[in-house]
Amino acid sequence: MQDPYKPKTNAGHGGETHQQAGANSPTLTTDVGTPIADNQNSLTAGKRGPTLLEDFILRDKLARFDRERIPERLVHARGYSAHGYFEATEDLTAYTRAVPFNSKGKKTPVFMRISTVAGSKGSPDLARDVRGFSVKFYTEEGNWDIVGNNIPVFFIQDAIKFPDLVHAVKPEPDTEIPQAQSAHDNFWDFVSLTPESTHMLIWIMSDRTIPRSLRFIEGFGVHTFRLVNAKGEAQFVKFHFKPKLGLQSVLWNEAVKINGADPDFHRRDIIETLQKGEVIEWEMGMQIFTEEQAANFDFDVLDPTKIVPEELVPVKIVGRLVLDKLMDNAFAETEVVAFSPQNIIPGIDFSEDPLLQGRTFSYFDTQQHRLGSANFNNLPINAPRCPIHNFAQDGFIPLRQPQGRVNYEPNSWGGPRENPETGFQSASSTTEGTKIRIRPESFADHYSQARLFFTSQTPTEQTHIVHALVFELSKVKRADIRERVVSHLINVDKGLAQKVADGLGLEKLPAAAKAAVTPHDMPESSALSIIKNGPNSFKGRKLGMFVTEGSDASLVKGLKDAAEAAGAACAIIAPKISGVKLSDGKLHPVDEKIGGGPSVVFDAVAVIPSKAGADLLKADGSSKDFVADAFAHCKFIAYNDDAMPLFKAVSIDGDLDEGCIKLTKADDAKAFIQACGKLRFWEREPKANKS
Ligand code: HDD
Repeated sequence: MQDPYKPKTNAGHGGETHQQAGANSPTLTTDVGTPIADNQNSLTAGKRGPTLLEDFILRDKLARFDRERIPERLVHARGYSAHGYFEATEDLTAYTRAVPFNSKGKKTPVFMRISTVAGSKGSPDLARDVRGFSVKFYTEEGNWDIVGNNIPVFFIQDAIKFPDLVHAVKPEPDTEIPQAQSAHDNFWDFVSLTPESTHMLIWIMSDRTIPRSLRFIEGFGVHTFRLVNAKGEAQFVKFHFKPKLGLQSVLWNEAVKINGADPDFHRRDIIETLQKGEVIEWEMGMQIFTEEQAANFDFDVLDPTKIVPEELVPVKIVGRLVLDKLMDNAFAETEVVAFSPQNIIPGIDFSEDPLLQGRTFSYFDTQQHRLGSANFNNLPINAPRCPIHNFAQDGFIPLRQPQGRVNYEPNSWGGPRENPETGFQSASSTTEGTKIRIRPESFADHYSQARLFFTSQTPTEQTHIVHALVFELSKVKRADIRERVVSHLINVDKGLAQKVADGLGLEKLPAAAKAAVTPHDMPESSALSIIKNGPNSFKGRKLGMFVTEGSDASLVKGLKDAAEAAGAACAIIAPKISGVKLSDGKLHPVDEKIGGGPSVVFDAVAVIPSKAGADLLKADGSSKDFVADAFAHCKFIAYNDDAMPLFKAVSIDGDLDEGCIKLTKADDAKAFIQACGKLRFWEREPKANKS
């Protein structure tokens, strides 16, 4: 018999090489543990004869492979995850008996998955889309899941409309296009016939849906929930997560280009951050308010298309959500993790929000279908980290096997019993009424909060919303659908509607859509703007340094030191990946070849070629794009005199502004990195992007 640790001698006669097993490599086996002698050749009748049915090694391998895929999630198929913990910074026992909040400093392990909604598992990261924001808290009293989004409102008010919404946004069923895009007739047809979606539409047309990094997004539980304390007293609550490093998004033109340059841009960013030993952090906050307060608001807190403005009920910061560990296996963790709004723990309860009520059914149902059995909660990533005692049994792949003869309750043998003291108690709320299918009148104002969102944006952000609407609607073939959308925008903001109408080439504004409730103005809320909630520091961001053979080594070092001192990362982009010889005569490592690392994947850039290098590259398309895009995307640009031929080649040499900072000595780098804390030089935008 052949020794499996020795190089194979009979791998075949095709001259193929065969990697040798190391001395410590375990022997390859089948799933039932049979050692495998040959993993290269099927068993055949004679050297050139047919394959034999008895080849269980071949059959085992192919059959397992054939079944590797499970149905992808119907929505939120593309996601990325990490492990971490929640740490309470407040004792909230006065409000809730939920164990993660029962003492200051209490830590609860979490697993988190962030996703896009519409695209399939292989779609690009920078699709314009809502980001799912799911957190599983493994508490001592069971798993608690917050299955939220990076946008605090939703398209629809009632779960009965969810299949229609998802059908409309997903690829059209006859042609199966477009992928990961709301820019098509079906989506805009549905939402323009569903006025309750107007508020969410303005959010998704903002830069919130093209985040720079998943580290720089907010998270929201969306619905109103209840907190219940040990005395059974309940209050309403909205959950918030605010990114430690501030909010940041990219421009649409960047998103389009990032999708081509690096479709894994967001997941790569998570991997690079955690691999460096840094953590990803949000502050967790709560808006806590009583039912009496809610009754006085001019909107209904049970309506998921409404926010509770932070000016009305401030967000109380209650802890830190920290991600500090990458997953080990994408399938076993990201793919089979099963989040569900029905997973709540004592101290948390649902509200009567009709969307939330429907969700409490849909996720468990979906997961039984996707994961093949009700036993999915026994998979390691889903299994609670507290004892489980019940009489559920059997089913497909029963990973948890109860011992003993008792499998019913009550019984005379002992075993687990219900406990009215410590067990989950629903918050008491009085409900009565006639069975009825009707939307309450208090849900009827579809425009006031959309207006609030739009008017709370900076002019830069408002312009981006206009451009996004014009882009999306220009992909819609039917003119009546385009006009119907504009008729709703009139109720949001006439100026917005007019600009979109102009962008679409409408000769005149259509009549405003009939509003069930006349929209009213609300006080602006600065919490709703990305730009007003940016970081003012370059921490966690990335500088791209464009260098050539002979570039000034002291400038490169000065920039690198200044960026790293500010907590930012640096990448060198040069003509050859194997290294670049700088003015110090030394070969320096290169992170990206020019073309492979376009400026769109960086937050700021330095263009510091040597004179000879710039002369050589001034006609190179990728080098020109690097510079022209950085300028058009309002990035801070550091440069030296030798960069001028490149600037001239893209006709920006006469337009250099305060966002373009000349480096004459290594020390200037600090001032540049300080300026980069603003992230973008937005003042340039009207000039650089006339459209
Ligand atoms: Fe949902 C997945 C968030 C409404 C039905 N949803 C899913 C995920 C997130 C959300 C983040 C991915 C979880 C993960 O990472 O695995 N969904 C939301 C939010 C909503 C919302 C914030 C509105 C406030 N969803 C919603 C409704 C229904 C669903 C109204 C159905 C009645 N959602 C599902 C689903 C998914 C899902 C079909 C797909 C796969 C899965 O659940 O496990 O059941």
